[in-house]
Amino acid sequence: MRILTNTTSPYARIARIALGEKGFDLSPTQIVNPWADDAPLLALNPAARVPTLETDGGTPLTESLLILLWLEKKIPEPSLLQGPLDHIISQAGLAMGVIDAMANIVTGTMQMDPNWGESRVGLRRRRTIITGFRPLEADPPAYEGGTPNVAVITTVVAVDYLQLRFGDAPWAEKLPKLQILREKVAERPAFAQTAPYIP
Ligand SMILES: N[C@@H](CCC(=O)N[C@@H](CS)C(=O)NCC(=O)O)C(=O)O
Repeated sequence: MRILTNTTSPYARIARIALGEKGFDLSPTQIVNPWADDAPLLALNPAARVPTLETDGGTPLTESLLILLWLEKKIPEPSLLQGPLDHIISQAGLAMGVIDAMANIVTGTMQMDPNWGESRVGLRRRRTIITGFRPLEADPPAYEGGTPNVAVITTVVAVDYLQLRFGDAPWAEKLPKLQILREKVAERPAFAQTAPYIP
């Protein structure tokens, strides 16, 4: 099995954390540039996006949360769905909404127009980042140690990505409770080994 990723993608990180928490070795990770249409990526995924995982049988799997779902079914323990199901899925949905909004702005400004973040759609995405983080900050995903669930994973990935891409944005609100959550899992190998960085 191998997973194709880059060093910044929050989606790829979610899949990689899920793999790590399920006990997979993260070292066979292959770094690709999805925007350069790297041949190995394009061969597996017509969308040329990360994460893309190739199973031992050669089947390509794509989409971060589908990879997590596949893992959960393949290797039920430790579960990434512990906790009150409706609540954790709702929280993970908030975090994914924020991640999508941040990724949209990054893509818009890097691939289309440096001022895209100030466009009508860009400002809607900014609003989503602010209002999507608020309920998570008010009621952070519960974490008392051990394997984190999907709400914790997606929320911490969102907070780290905010820091990476919008760390100095004047409009970004402080998230002290989510910072505490982030610190609680930061030393777990699956999180530490996938910490995002701009190469
Ligand atoms: N819905 C997908 C989104 C994946 C995605 O958009 N990945 C970005 C990197 S953050 C990418 O590869 N973009 C390249 C492109 O859109 O061409 C998932 O959850 O995996």
